[in-house]
Amino acid sequence: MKTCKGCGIDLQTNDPNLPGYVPENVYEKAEVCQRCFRLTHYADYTASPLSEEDFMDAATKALDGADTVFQVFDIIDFESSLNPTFEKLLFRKNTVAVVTKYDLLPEIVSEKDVEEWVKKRVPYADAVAVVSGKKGWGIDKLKDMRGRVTAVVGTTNAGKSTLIQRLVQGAKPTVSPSLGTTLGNLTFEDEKGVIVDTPGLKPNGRLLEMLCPVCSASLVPNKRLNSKLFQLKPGQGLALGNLFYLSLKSENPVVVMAYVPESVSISRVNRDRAESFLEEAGAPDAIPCAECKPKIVFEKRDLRVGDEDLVVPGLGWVSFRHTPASFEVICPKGLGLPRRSPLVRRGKHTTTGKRIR
Ligand SMILES: Nc1nc2c(ncn2[C@@H]2O[C@H](COP(=O)(O)OP(=O)(O)O)[C@@H](O)[C@H]2O)c(=O)[nH]1
Ligand SMILES: [Mg+2]
Ligand SMILES: [Zn+2]
Ligand SMILES: [Zn+2]
Repeated sequence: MKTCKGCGIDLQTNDPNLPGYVPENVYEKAEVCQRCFRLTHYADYTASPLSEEDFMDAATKALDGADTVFQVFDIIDFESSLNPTFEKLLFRKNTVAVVTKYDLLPEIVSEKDVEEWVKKRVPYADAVAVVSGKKGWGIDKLKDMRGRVTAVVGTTNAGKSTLIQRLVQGAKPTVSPSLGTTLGNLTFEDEKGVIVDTPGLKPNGRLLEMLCPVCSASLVPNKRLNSKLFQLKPGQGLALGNLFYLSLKSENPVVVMAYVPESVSISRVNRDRAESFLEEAGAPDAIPCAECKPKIVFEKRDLRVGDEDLVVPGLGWVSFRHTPASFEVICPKGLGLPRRSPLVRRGKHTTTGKRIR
């Protein structure tokens, strides 16, 4: 039995609709399955066939025999990368919190800022490494943190396979913005030791899981997050794409800074127009697309927030000043809206690179 070198699934020639398929005439020569080939060459995004249990089983297996764990955190969706159940299994392992996609943060946030912020959030980690798999930043230092056997774990799409391409020369696990690209554990070896790529873990309450593969892939950013600063008065609000809306209910004006991927618009929309705005068909490449739209059910929530970040997992986050204040939110049902201490610190808010305070 051959295994796909891109995603780790067993290759088969029987059913084109099942994972691991390769046409019979290319089986002998094939290194990767048809799905990996299409993901890589045609950006042909498909949903992952793995269940939540499959993901967890693979991650647990990878921990067996590993002396070191690289737990990968996507810095632009940090909360989705937290997993208290899985965390317990890391006890007794040398655990490095690898914070990746640092290249997407506003330039004003230093590596040190990120490191300190992360240390408080994952006190169980033995070390924190701030890197960019895409740019290759911080990789040499990370190489020195490898153990004899290192398991690379973390949420789907966090950037695990991208890191492995950097860590092991010649390793080419398939990378794509599609959720659940890696389907089985993949082992790589060099003079430093063994490193195991895993499919990852599926988070709850993330927007990416609620959308079609094309919409969810288009929310994965390629460049630094866009940010926009607003002052909101009562009844005024802002929308992120056509998926999230927030309006001020309390009396005193507040300052709001939104951070989003390049594919997501930030719009000023008054409360009386909010429902129609979220319903708007929008441009042909709008998110959600016509296929996703009917599947998304919106709900209203009342929130009281302080000077903190309100995370909209998959869309970015909004950061508040001059609070506490009360807001009404309209968002997809089931979306998690975690709060946290601000990632971009006070006095570092900028638009067009200008400090405002
Ligand atoms: N900007 C940026 N994108 C990244 C980085 N690492 C991964 N990505 C992108 O994130 C998506 C998921 O990456 P992948 O390595 O397949 O994630 P995995 O599911 O954890 O293995 C792909 O679109 C990558 O190009 C990074 O450091 N910076
Ligand atoms: Mg992967
Ligand atoms: Zn494959
Ligand atoms: Zn869609």
